[in-house]
Amino acid sequence: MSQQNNLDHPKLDLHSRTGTNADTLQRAILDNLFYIQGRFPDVATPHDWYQAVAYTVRDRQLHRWVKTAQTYKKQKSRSVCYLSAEFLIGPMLGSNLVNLGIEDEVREALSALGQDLDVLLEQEPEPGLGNGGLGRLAACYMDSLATLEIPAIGYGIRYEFGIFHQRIENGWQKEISDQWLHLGNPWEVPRPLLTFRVNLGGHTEHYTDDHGNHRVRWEPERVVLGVAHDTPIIGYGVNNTNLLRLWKAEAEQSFDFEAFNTGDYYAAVEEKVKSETISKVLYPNDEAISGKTLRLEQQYFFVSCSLRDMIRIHLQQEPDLSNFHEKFAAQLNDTHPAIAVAELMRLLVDEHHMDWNPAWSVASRTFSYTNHTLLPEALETWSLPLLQQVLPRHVEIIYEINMRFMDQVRVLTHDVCGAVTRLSIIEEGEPKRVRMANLACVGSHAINGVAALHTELLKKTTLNDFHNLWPEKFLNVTNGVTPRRFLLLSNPKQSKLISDRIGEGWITDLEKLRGLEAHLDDAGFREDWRRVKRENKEALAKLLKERTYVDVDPQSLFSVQAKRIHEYKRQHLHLLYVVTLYNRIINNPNLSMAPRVHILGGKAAPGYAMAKLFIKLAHAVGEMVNRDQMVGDRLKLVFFPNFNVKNAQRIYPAADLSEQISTAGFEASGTGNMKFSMNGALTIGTLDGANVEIREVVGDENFFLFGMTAEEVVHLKTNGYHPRHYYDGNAELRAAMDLIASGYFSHGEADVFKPLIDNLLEHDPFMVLADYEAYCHAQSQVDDLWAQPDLWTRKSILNVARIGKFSSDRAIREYCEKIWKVQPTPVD
Ligand code: NBY
Repeated sequence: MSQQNNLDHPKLDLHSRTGTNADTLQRAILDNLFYIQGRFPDVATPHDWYQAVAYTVRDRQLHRWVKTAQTYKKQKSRSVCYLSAEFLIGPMLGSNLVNLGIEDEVREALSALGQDLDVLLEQEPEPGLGNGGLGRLAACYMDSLATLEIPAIGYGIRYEFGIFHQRIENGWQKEISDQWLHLGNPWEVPRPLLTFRVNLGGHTEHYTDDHGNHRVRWEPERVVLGVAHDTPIIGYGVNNTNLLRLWKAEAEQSFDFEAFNTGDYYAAVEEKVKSETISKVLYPNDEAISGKTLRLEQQYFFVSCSLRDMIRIHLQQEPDLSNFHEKFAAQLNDTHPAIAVAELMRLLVDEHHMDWNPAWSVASRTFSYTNHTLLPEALETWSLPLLQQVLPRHVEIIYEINMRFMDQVRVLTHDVCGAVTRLSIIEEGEPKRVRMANLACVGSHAINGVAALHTELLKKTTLNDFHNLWPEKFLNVTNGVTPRRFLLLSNPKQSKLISDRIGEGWITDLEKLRGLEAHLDDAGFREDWRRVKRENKEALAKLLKERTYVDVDPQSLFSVQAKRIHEYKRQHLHLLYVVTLYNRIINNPNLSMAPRVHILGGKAAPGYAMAKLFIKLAHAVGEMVNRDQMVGDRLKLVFFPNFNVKNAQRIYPAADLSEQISTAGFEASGTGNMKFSMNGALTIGTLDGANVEIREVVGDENFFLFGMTAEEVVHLKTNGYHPRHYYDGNAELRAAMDLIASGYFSHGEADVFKPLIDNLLEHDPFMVLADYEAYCHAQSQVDDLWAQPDLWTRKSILNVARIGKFSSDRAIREYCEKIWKVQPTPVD
């Protein structure tokens, strides 16, 4: 790490040279309060103070940023460009302080000013520019890229409205628009001079130029501007500061002056409004959205700006684009940016007049593609007429790519069992559709899944034909998460306990956590470990009380499921278990059991009725259980509203048990599973996604496994699955479902949960009933272990000690070595 230097008082000296000692910081904060906000301490609100601190921190990042840009330029390093429609970065102040290593100094400076850093941290609105795992993964990877000193740019969209804010009304989810930019965003630097014109609609014209070359001109119907907005991403303990460059859509001219002058004011403003719509709002679905023109425009908009920005940077250094792929590795985060394959071809061939073959060689050596889902119905496709209407030139290019690809395929596969039709980028039908995953596979030199099981299943099922064609393109990179945000920042007490024992090396080398195993037999250490967890649970209990008015006992076992709400993630299995426990207490009021607090959190896509019904059921059951005198403190069920990065950071450290209970074969990886485990929770889970690998490293004796394997799921489905058979065969399951169906939890209105119960009995697509008994059994094993607190603590410590593999640093190293072929470029 280049943070080391050999002066006598390295920290002091470094801080005084870089303006990060408490006195300098205090002056800078006051200056920013005054000169940026026009405020003085007597009248400043906490938000004013937050902004003053944020600007102060940003100023310190900017020094490193400029230095970084100079270094990368001088060294002509190869850069990673991470193309992603989502970056769920979460609040920045806390993580920037941690990564800059100035949290203590800022805290001290603020306290001299009579301010409490923790209060100011609460002021920051969350940049919710993502839906869930996929967007958060992109943010973790940006943190690791900077920390590993890899030149990288994250390219995406600067949504004016991020993921909606979830409010609960009468147990139902209500979506409130997210106005995160309302009070300004101190972290971004707008770059109005860095603007690209993006064409949309219209038609193409083919012509022959003066030298007899066939050329194509795209005559667009309209043009929007993409304006760069940069957020510096600083690595931990290094000077490297990378760039998150998000594009904002603006109108070419704010007013159509002609229309304005002729008096048609509304027509004059219309164009402006229409253009700006493109970056207005994040689609709140975590599954493919087809048929929405605006969504396609968003994808093309950010991809076109990003590729042209890369070309601009390239041409500052190189005479032409023939070696573009040597300077950039572009990662497609799922298929959302896959139109990039056609766009880069258009830019190289139409605008930079390269021949098709060399252009194709550059493009396919530039791109690689990460797949995040196996569900064939979740794979993105665009109807050809829609694509034709928005991107007429790209349709021609996609046809050209496909024609050449099909020629190759016919030779290579001899069309075994109709492989040619399945491989085609164009899906036949009325209308025809463009398969974005196929386009991404054809245009990339590497294709990866996000966990070992997921990659194996991709090869065998969803992308089987591509795997048969190009086995060498396929590889696995198991996901990882950043330990800086999800341990160091969010769980300071556990972090300190760890560092006191094994030093701070784990922060950038998470495998070092293994050093904790040597302290396992130290009773004092285990006692401290329990105390930290209890304090974290007390803090969460207090927050739960504020947010939900429910009292929970921090001595209880905290069992948590926090993630997007989805049938495949099976929040309903979890709820059936809670109802089962409730029935057990009702039937046996003196039952002695491990006291449990079950906590659920997560957003449902606004149009996903079943997911919204899960949220309602959680509230309905919670309402009955939590106030039932007979139950007392033995059982509580709480729904934590508005699960987002900020709230997640307060939830993970307080969990005893992590619920990772998806139907095997459906969760590509999961990353919450890693965050819980890193914070000392034990997992109850299926053999799905990264659970498999988590169990492998922490040891099967430290993991509560249950349920069918992915193979068994497929087997049962093909041989005829009859959910009613399980209902008939298990009295506790029947009692739980009957109680819900009776209207007991819905004030006698039996209809409310009928769709949920009917669906389980008639279809149960995710085999909840088949796994119910095994799940209850595993939960009993949880109870048994909970009765032995010291043994529980040992297993908790072992989970943390062995979780090193799931650092995003390891994942990024694998991408660098196996896919991107990039090296670190340290900045002095
Ligand atoms: O990506 C998630 C996977 O479900 C999870 O298993 C994995 O750990 C994580 C990171 O690899 N996928 C996910 O979060 N997907 C989305 O959020 C998403 C968002 C938008 C769209 C599709 C999926 N879309 O089509 O618009």
